[in-house]
Amino acid sequence: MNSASQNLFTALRAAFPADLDQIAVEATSPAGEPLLYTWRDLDCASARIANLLASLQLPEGSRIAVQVEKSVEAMLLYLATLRAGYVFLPLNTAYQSAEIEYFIGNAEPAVVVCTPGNFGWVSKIAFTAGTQHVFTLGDDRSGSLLQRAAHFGDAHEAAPRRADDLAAILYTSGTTGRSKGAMLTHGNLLSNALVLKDYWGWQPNDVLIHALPIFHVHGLFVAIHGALINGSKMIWMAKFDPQAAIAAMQRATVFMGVPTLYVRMLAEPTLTREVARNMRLFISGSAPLLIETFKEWQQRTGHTILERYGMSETIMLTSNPYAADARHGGQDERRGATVGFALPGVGLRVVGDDGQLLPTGEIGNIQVRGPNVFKGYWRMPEKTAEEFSQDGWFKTGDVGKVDERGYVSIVGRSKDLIISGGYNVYPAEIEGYINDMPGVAESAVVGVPHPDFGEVGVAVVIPKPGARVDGDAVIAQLKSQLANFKIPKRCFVTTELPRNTMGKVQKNLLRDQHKGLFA
Ligand code: MLC
Ligand code: AMP
Repeated sequence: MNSASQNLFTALRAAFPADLDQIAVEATSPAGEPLLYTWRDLDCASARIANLLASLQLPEGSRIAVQVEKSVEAMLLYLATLRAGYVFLPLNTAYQSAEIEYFIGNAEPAVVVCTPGNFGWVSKIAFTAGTQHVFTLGDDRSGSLLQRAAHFGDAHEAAPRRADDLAAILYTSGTTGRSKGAMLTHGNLLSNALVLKDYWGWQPNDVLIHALPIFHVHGLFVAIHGALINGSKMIWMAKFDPQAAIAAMQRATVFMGVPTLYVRMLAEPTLTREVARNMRLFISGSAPLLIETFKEWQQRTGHTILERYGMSETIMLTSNPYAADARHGGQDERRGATVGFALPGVGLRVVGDDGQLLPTGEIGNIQVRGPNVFKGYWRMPEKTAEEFSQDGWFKTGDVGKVDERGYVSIVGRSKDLIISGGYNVYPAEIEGYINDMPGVAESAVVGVPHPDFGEVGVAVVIPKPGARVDGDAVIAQLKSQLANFKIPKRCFVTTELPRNTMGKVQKNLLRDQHKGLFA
């Protein structure tokens, strides 16, 4: 391959159908009007934005930080960033000013794109951090980005990039300290997209229901790359609505969701075998899929959900088989409560706390390696080094086992992490905010089971001697500081936290105590 062909955009563009006037994306405007985009529209509009970015003469490797509502234009901005050879940095729309200030301060993006409504506070943060260009993009095609891009031509030769060059930075929180930016390369993203194209049996005539947010691995990479690299159409939903997703199944073949989406669709009486008849594949990931959900889906629709496992640092790692996997004797089925096999090219091993390889079937720490594994954390060489074993395997922080057939099961996490509706919430971050509140001596945040989100946070707060702390006030204050999905759903004020003889808070006891709260 020459260097130009390793730009991920070039590979995606090469998979567009020959007839560029076919529909590539069916979307709906915020006002409810149908919006159709042809493959030519995707090509020309991403070229205009890429030309705009190129005209800014940004230094090589510049980050383009984006916090906008989901829209097809937001996807085009992603494609344009790849095409122009810059580094895409997506930010969850739920993040508030303190969170955005940290990301922008840490990543030092050359360009920031935000919603027209947030321009005031976001641009202030960006200009203070040295960002030179702040554009706006609304979900109704409003804003300065498209206005400026309209003056540019609709052809753009993708910037040559090596497989090792950065394509995106995804921030993931840490168990201690601040968020870390996982650096993903063109090679990481392309290799994973090609493996999944094959493994999930994608066909050009597939139609994907895209109902996930596009600021994380699942919606941004797995879903968008999956459709584009197969020249497959997307039915684009700006927000997940279970009834609309079910109705779309009659015109679609592939659906990807976090478990909460499946739980919400199962609650709809319109979900039937008949409505799902045209579908080829339902994929779940980002959080554990309960075996009850897996079975209920099978009964209601006749389809077996394919569960897979991944992370921001590695994109996809394992998957249940679409078709029988010849590497395993060709007799595999999609098994509930497992995340399937290590994907082709991915090495996966289970080690004890001492780093020794464990025998088949034993529970331990999951480590991985492969062309999909990220390049490291942005400007954090020590953290990067800590997260790799001496012989170069990435420590996922997930705890699991591999059976004799090769099926991987995740049974827990060594990282103190709550996964709520597919979003990661790090208790240490929330505890830090609570501990800074007046009158608070200390706090602990734990995850408890929740019927809709799978797991949600619950806070336990200890006031300083003589101080009065109100649980609802703690929650109200957190809501003014942090993304909404991180807010604990309940807050208890009590006199002490359970500790072991070493003085460490026994979070397992707190989890046990509160596990029935939302049952
Ligand atoms: C929303 N809320 C949540 C929440 N989402 N609470 C806990 N966990 C969540 N995930 C709360 C809000 O705080 C708000 O509370 C109320 O629900 C309504 O907010 P909303 O925004 O209207 O919610 P809704 O649209 O219903 O969103 C739920 C959801 C969304 C499940 C559709 O969370 C979602 O899209 N999740 C998908 C996340 C995802 O794509 N993960 C992939 C990560 S990649 P209040 O109190 O303010 O009213 C990854 C790697 C891999 O993990 O392997 O894929
Ligand atoms: P993120 O850092 O947001 O990419 O989240 C990655 C984490 O999500 C992984 O380390 C796992 O803990 C979790 N995860 C992803 N897919 C699954 C799955 N199918 N089952 C259980 N956990 C999962």
